[in-house]
Amino acid sequence: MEKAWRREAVGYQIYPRSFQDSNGDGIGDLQGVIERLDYIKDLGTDVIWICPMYKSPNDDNGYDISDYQDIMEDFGTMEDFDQLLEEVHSRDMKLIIDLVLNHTSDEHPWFVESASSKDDPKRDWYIWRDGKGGKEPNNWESIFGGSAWKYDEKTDQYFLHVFSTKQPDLNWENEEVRDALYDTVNWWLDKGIDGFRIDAISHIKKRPGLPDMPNPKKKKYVSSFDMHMNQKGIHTFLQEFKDRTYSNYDVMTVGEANGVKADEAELWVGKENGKMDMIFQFEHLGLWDAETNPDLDIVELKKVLSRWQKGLEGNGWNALFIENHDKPRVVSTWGDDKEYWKESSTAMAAMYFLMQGTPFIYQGQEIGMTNVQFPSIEDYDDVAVKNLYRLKREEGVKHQDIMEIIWASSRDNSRTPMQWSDEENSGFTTGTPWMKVNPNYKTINVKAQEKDEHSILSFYKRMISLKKEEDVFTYGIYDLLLPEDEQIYAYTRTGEKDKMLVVTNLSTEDAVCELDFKVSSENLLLSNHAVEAHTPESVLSLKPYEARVYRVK
Ligand code: TEU
Ligand code: CA
Repeated sequence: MEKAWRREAVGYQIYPRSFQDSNGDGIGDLQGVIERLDYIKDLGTDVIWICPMYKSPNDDNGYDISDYQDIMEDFGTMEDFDQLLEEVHSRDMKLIIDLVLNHTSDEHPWFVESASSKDDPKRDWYIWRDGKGGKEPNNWESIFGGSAWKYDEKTDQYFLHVFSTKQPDLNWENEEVRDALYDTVNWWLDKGIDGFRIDAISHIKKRPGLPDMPNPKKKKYVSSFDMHMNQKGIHTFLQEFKDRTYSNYDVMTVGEANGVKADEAELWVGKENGKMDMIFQFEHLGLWDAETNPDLDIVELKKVLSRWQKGLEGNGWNALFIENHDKPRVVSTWGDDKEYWKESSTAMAAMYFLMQGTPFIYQGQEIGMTNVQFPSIEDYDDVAVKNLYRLKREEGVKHQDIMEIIWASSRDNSRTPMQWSDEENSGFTTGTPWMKVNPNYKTINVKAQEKDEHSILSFYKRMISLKKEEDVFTYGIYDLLLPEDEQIYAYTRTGEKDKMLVVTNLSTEDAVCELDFKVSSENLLLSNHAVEAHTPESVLSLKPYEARVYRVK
């Protein structure tokens, strides 16, 4: 199959700022990534997704790009990037880069020009509007808090920013904008990169007329996803984007498609009408919320993930993930990072990783890195966290109460430096790290786990090599078992010759799994607990967070 590599790959996501510092300035960089390529290769992963490494003033850690064709100084130079690409390829791996096309930095020359005057030829490259009665043009709230509009004194108009004030949205309705973006994308394709993770792509189309959100609670600003996420007409843009850029290249394309539902998947990733290989959907992560829904609902999780598995069966492809740089650590949210740290990390891993799709691992997930609780807001970096803190303080919420929210939900939970060893600053840097290392690095680190065959890292390695050895984990049909069970997530993968069972207890209690077929311990392929030898059995007793994978036939 032509696209086989994209389907058989295992992805590893790097957040370069926090991965490995090579020169002691406390900031991860491209040479640091190069130093760690053998580690990534040894893990068994073969496609690297690197978060933005372009020139950027770093308001949102590189997701605010000021030059699409240059490298952030903190990270190195274009020569370093070229070397990285070469070194990735020489290890028989692939490199996909993060394309941020919904917005630029306000320091991008396009925006500087656009802001210079109302008559500037690039004025219409961004979304400028007059105020309404001395206020913003509408009541939309930014995803990062506050109004989605920023006032510009010089030209007495507001510009739209769905994300931070330093991330003005590009006006995709303007053909010149699209042409300019396609040029930069083609420039990277010609450089020989292997594909893209396409940032915030479901936000490029805005509701025509930019109407106010309904506001029954009379709030100052209203969450406005309904107006700028997955809007009607977006597929015209997506089709053109594909046709004009990557359609003739053998590259992997993964859209970050918040708001897309399984029943629309055909338009995004379907055989006939799909625009990209796969998408990151967020329905499953949306089930967990630090404030409103702190406990994982396993029955709901099964419903959502199975809907995607079945919805795309034979017609499209899933990107599988449970962590990224925008979400707290999964062992601290869905799992239990205290009593069952190792068990829950590995059970969550087996649960999602062996479904149909291309799995991605986020740096540190493979060693069970956890959330962090820094005492001061000064220890935090994320623009969304800073906004949240400021806005909540303005509302009169107490410091401690805000910190509780941040500890549970902040994106910085997953952005602390990678924990390589128990040396000072976890082997991430010899200098002062740009963000503090999670104090638990003395016990949770790569070095300790490399030596330990029972570690989370060793489990990941075994799981990855199992997936690579057995085609059925890539291509086999997914079928959910025990949909109503409140503790167990179990499913089979069925191919022409093989059938496999993945069974995980995702709870802190013992569980009994009753199957309508039998499995025996001689066909046990993977487990995170010692399993006593057993003859063919249809009833399995599982310890808390126990995970097993059997060959059924
Ligand atoms: O995130 C875009 C985005 O829409 C997320 O806020 C998403 O909706 C959320 O995680 C789902 O719960 C991307 C990047 O991943 C993020 O780091 C950037 O800050 C953002 O775009 C702006 O570029
Ligand atoms: Ca550095």
